[in-house]
This record gives sequence, structure tokens and C-alpha cells, in this order.
Amino acid sequence: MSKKRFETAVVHEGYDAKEMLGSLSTPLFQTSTYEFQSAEHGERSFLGEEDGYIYTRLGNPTVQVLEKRIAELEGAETGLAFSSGMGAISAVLIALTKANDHVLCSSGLYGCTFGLLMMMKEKYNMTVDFSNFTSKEEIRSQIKKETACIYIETPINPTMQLVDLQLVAEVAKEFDIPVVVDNTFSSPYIQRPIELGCDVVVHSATKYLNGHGDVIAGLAVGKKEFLDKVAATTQKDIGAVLSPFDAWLLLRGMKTLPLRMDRHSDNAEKIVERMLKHDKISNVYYPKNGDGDIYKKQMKRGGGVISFEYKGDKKESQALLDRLSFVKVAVSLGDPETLIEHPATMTHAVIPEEERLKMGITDNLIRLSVGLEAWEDIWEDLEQALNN
Ligand code: LCS
Repeated sequence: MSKKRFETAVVHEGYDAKEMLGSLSTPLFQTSTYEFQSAEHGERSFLGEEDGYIYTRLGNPTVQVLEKRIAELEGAETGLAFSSGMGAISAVLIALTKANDHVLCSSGLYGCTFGLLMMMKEKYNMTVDFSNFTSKEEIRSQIKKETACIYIETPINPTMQLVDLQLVAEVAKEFDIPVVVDNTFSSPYIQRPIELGCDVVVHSATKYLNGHGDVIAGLAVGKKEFLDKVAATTQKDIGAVLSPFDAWLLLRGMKTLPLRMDRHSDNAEKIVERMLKHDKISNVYYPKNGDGDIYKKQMKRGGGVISFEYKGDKKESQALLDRLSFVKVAVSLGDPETLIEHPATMTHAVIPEEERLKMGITDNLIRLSVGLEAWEDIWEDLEQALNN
């Protein structure tokens, strides 16, 4: 059978109803363990001599459909599911590094990813540097003999700056260093890092992949050899595995990913056009309007997140949020509801002020996750809050 297009794969890939009594919808295997046919069968299962299931932390049929589906969508060999985005990120980073190693990161990171790296730095004497990844020379000059991996968010949460993934992957290959990309903000519908030469993709599937604001989940995809190691060590033994029910919800939510991403992007484009003309807004950050060349090279659409700087101080920026009516003041993103938050005091509050400002997270930066509502209603609510 020929390889299916994205919109088809997101509905069908990884599931064959014939193997599940014809059930058209993926069955929910809500079980923690599996009965062995005999003690010897159990022994052989633990030795890896038998296919099949042992215990849900080690594998579950519902979760495995999701793992196959995300691997196909990202163009990767294999996938693994976790109980949160941070579960996926920590399992991958801990598997790739050891004491005294160096990690080179994008110039901004989600607050908890930053926190995890700072903890690894302190506990394991690791070093962490940040790069703008603007040229091959710059990247080469920042790679050390202890560099264990390169870790990138693009677009960066919440500044929306972009990193040229192909450029980084080409330099990383020269040094044989794996490149890990957090693809949460784009989803594979918009950007596919593996096809650009990167090695591992991680997701907070809590966001666009699930798309309904009712699940916390993480995913990682990459080469089978590496992810088999993660599955047998940092996933299995640390244990941040996804529950079958949450995998089932994710499989359901993901089916509409292409429709939702187009709608989020259409809505965001309309809002950006108006924000650019509003005299209470000094800067608007949206992928399509920023690094034009990188955007064209690697992204299909701009996605649903816009950040902007309000002409006011911290208190006045917080007061703007309180004047909104149906737009919700909440962290997270990628939900059907439009969400707004203040990164300096919420998602990125754990980052010390000096580093936070270096990342471009000022006290008047506001992040908007544009939802699926009518864009006119979203803009009317924002406009009344901006004008009051
Ligand atoms: N990566 C990125 C880029 C994220 O934005 C988040 C969560 C994570 C990883 C962690 O995923 P989780 O464990 O929550 O599934 N970002 C959040 C945010 O910006 N607001 O609330 C959570």
C-alpha cells in the first residue's frame, strides 16, 4: 500500500480493525496487567522471547496505536508515549546525557524544561549554554567535546523566535551530536524536524495534538535503536507512562489536527493583522511575520500562538488580562478556547530575571493562544480590553 497523506494517516495509521474484532474505533484496553498462559510463558515474556503484553507500564495496545501513529506523522522510525511533555523531555534528556556533559540549547525554553536542565546542571555537574543558532560558524564555536546533545524549541515558547533546523542538523552531523526538537508549538502538520535531519522530536501532546484541553500527555519519536533504550530505561524505570484512557482521548483528538491547525492559523493571522495596527501594542511576535526565510523553509502555517508587548508596565499588563471577558486567563495552549497568559509571572516565572530578560521575556510580554472561536469575537474582546 502506498504511503498515505497526512490527513489520512492521522485518522488511520497504526490501527487495523481486523485485529480488534472489527471495532472501527480503537478499543480502550483499560488494564494494568495481562494474564500469562503459564509460568513458563511469563518467564519467556520477561526474557523477551515472546511478543505480547506483560504489564501496562511496559506496553499497552491502545497506547501502542498512538505511538505508531505519531511516528508515522513525524516521519520517524518509532514513537513512545509519556504521561506529560515533561515526562518525555526528561526521559530523552536523561537517556542522552551523563555527569559532566554539555547541552547546547535554543535561546529560550519552556520554564520547566529550563528548570530540568538547571537541576541536571547542579546534580550532575553538567553545563548548559544557549545559542541563537544563526550561522554554522556560531554553532561550531559553541560545540564542546562534552556536548551530548543539542536541544531546540522552535518556535520558542513564548517569544516565537525560530531556529533553522536544517542548518543546526547539518553542523550537528559533522560532530555526530543528536539534535532534539520540541515540536509542541507546530505539531507535525506544520513542521517535521526529522525530515530536516534532526534526530529526536518531543511533544507536549497536552497542546495541539490532543487539542481539547482535557489531557496531559507527552510523546517522543526518533530512531528505533535510541527509543528502545529509552523504553527500557528512563521510560520504564522512571515510569512516566501514558494511561490507556489518555492515549484513547489523544487518538480521538488528533484525528482533527489538520482542520484545527488551519483554523488556529487562519484566526491568528487575522488577529496579528489587527494587532500590528493597534497603538497600545509595541511589538507582535508571530512566525510568519518574524524570521521570514526560516518560516518559509520549515513551516507550513504560523500556528495559533501570538506573543505581543503591551505599552505598559508589569501591573498594567496584568490588568489588561483582567479586562477580558470570554478570553480565558490560563496557561497551556492549543485548546479550542482562546487562552491568554503573562509568561514573566506564570509559565516562565522559574527563570531568574536576568536570564528571562535575555530570552526576551519582558514584564509586558503577553502570550495569546488563539482558539477555534470566530476570530471577530476574539478580536472584539481583545480590542475592548486594549482600549479600556
Ligand atoms: N514543551 C513546551 C514547548 C511546552 O510549552 C510545555 C508546556 C512542555 C514542553 C511541557 O509539557 P507538559 O508536561 O505540560 O505536557 N507548556 C505550558 C505552557 O506554555 N503553559 O502551560 C504549560
